[in-house]
Amino acid sequence: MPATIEVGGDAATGGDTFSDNAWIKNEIDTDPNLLGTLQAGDVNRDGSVDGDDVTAFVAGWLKEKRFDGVHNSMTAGDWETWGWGDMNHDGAVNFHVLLWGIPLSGRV
Ligand SMILES: [Ca+2]
Ligand SMILES: [Ca+2]
Repeated sequence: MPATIEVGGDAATGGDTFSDNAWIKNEIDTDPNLLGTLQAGDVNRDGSVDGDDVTAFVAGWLKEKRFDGVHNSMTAGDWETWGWGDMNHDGAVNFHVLLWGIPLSGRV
């Protein structure tokens, strides 16, 4: 599951989506706190789901990673937006049930 995070390109890898996915997988696999698994709800990526994740989620509330074009705009999730509380990787931190990472409905 950790390797399935969709990303929209990141400056750390020059904006290449496929490199970002490999980079994220490596981060999760090599982080001594994560031991290869990033749990749903682990916003701060410390290996546990607790009050610190709630704090990070609240701090990231309503943040968006938005890309504006001439005709359209879109949001995209990545490693950074996960750290804001974007558990479904759509690039926006909005309504979400944080405790178990289970969305109730709609866009989370
Ligand atoms: Ca955590
Ligand atoms: Ca989201």
